[in-house]
Amino acid sequence: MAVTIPNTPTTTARIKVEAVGNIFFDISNTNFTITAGSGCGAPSGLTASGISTTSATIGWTAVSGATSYDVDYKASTSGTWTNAATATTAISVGLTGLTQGTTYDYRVRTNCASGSSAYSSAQFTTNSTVTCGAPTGLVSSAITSSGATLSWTAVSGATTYDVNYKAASSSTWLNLASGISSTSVAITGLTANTLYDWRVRATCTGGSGNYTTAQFTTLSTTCASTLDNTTNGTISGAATIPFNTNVTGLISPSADIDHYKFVITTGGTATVTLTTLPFDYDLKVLNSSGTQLAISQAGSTTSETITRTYTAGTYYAQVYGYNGANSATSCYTLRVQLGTASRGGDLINSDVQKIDIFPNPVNNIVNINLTGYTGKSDLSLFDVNGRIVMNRQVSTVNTPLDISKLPAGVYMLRIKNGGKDVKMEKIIKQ
Ligand SMILES: [Ca+2]
Ligand SMILES: [Ca+2]
Repeated sequence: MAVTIPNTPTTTARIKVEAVGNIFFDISNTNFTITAGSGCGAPSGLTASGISTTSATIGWTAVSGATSYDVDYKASTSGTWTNAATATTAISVGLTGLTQGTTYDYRVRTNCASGSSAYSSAQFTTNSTVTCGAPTGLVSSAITSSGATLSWTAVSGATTYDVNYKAASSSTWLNLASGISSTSVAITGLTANTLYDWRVRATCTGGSGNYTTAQFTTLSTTCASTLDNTTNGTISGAATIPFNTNVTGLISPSADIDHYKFVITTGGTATVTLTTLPFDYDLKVLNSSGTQLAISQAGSTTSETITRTYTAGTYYAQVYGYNGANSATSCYTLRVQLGTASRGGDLINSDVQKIDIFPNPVNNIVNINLTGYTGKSDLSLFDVNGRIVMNRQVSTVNTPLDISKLPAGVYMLRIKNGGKDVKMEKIIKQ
């Protein structure tokens, strides 16, 4: 009969022969040697690669002395192994026909001349075809002249996000962050006063979803509007400015002269004001060929105002520093306010003396412009009961009168010049 010797190396092995249930036995009286057998090791280095939604490849490290391998697999929730390969001499097996988004167990054992090893086992999960939704709730916050914080609402099932950005004028997206798990990211190093696009997409186990795009504009590092451009030193480079809108600009350096174009389509009155002056700046109105039509040159930081009647045509407002006045940080405010057409009834005494009161009705500031008058003027405002609610003595011919604190209603404005009444006007405060 054949006897299988255990794989236990020794130089003092002996054989004992004994009958079953019998107390008599015999032992050989000569030692013999058992040398180490080759054994049959279980496979190691199990890997699952090339995982798709329905397939994967199982691999393992070759075992010394192996003649072949057996491979089984099953869904981890199943109790039944499916045979993938029996006695294969390869060290990898492809699995197909799998279910997407499912965790599988697999096991491999070694077959040797002496028999089979124990199984080694591991797991893998197939990919899911479920892709991410597009992010929502995009917010650009903490915007500065050079950066911002970008955030969005978490996408269900998302593991990571990719964020791109670009200047809106560019067609090339730049990578800001990829594979981040956070739902916000800071962006820095941007150009001031520039419109930027940014987009974010989510990545889930099944792949990436669609991008969602948003925009923001970095803050300006200067108080000056873009209308105070690099070419407005002459009328030919002047930008056209909107009416009834504050336009900010800088006189810097000292030789800086700014021009702004405005086009009157229907003749009538308009007032150009120059306010928030850091130093003594002056104001001119030029015609389409650059010839001066009017000038306002009050002293110090007093605001400048030019009110006149315009025929339809192109005009320019010119702003400049008196005697080299300039500021690189503090902006002036220019405004072209359209009035109404000149009314003959406004004219007092002669064609050259004229009083313009506008706007009327008024919310906050009523402008009182005395053309052709000299010296001090007294402005008195009466309520409907005839009580004086405001009184000003002014030395300039153009006066902005702030009545924003007065209650709404009807008032009478009396203007005296040189001690004589020159105008009574009903003012409606809104
Ligand atoms: Ca300028
Ligand atoms: Ca001035």
